[in-house]
Amino acid sequence: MPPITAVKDFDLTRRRLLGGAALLALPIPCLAADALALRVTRRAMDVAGRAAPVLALETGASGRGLRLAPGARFIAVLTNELDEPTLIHWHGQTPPSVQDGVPELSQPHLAPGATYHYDFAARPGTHWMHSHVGLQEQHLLAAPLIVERHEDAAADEQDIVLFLQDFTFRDPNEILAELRAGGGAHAAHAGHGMGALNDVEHDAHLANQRTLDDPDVVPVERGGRVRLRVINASAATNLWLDLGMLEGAVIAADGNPVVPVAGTTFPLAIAQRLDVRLSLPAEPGAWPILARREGGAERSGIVLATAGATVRSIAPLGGEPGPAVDLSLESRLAAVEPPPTRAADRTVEIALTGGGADYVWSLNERVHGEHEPIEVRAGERVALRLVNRTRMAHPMHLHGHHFQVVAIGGKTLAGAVRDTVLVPVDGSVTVAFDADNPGRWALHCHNIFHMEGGMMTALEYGA
Ligand SMILES: [Cu+2]
Repeated sequence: MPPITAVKDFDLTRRRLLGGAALLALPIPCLAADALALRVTRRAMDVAGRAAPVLALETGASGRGLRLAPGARFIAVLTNELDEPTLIHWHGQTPPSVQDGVPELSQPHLAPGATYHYDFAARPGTHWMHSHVGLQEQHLLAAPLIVERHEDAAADEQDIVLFLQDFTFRDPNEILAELRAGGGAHAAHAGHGMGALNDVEHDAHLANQRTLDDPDVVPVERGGRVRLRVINASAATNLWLDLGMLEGAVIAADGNPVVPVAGTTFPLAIAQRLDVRLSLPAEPGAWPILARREGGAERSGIVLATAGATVRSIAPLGGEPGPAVDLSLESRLAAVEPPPTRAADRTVEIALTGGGADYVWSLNERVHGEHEPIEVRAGERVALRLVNRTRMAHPMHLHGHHFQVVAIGGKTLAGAVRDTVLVPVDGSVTVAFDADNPGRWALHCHNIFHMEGGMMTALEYGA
């Protein structure tokens, strides 16, 4: 079995990793042979000069996030060091249902002091892992989970992870209570033609857990090639990726290769990932890579800099507020490895509903807990038609499967294969997947306040 390597920190590039051969040989702290030791714990960090107690998923030596070698299995022992229950979902992975990390649906909560073992074939690509319990993800209980492909290792390019999060000093449960009482940004921003954006205000936006006034500066080489793995790990913020002076091409969506789409700005809904290939100029320099909040001036980012380049500071607030994140990119994406062409055996329509003054969100008018599981049969090609009847866009995530985007509104396409798709206001999106992973799977909005507000159902089928 190929070795599993834990990166020291998720902002380490592969080149830096390879540069330190000793790192590759690091023994993984383990209870079982080959097992990664993952710990859910608390830690103190500094956000914009202020101490912030947050949750953390520690993965080994000294770092956050995982990078698995091509062909590796995901073998881990997860320990809960908190004084409250937790559970981690491996977003983008397609493990057996009982290892998927959704409380009660796949496995019980992980009690304080308890451990769970995980062992499944790792799906290649840019993925992540996060708590699926309450609003713990808003307390930063999330980290990158990168699984390399054999061809990545052969490519002569620097591999850089850009992990984007929103942050609040407040107790997110208080924010949810306010939203339920009819207050907050949800009410304040409603009523525009495009619907409401950003119903939660954050104190900071983070890139690799730093604010833009003290950014992660990543050393790069002049004229080098970069594979930028961008992960929108925000709890409630859709983003625009802005490459600034650089031109790039999207080459993967949610870890799955797509036919390259060139550009300088790309929309990235909550929980989605984009791999972007960059060719750096031959001259020395420093190039900020920014993530802008939709409809706002807030931004985060990292800086790619050649040796000795001057890195100018960038204000965390600035620039023209961008438009709503939309399907302009989605409609142009095409899978490189699409599933075999096949008519759907079953079409299931799901209406995205709710979002009134009580902040109750639902699917087919039913909140999670009162939902009727979607019934399919193993082996079927299933089309899910997601129709938005609310005044906000929703990034919808299906667990245990990757689907292909096959229609946007009435327009059919052979779009990206992915696991999260944005369903815009007044819009509908149809995705298709093969029911090839029996079990009990969540389908939900990945805005965690909407999910906690009830916007979750389940897909269940036996072998
Ligand atoms: Cu939503």
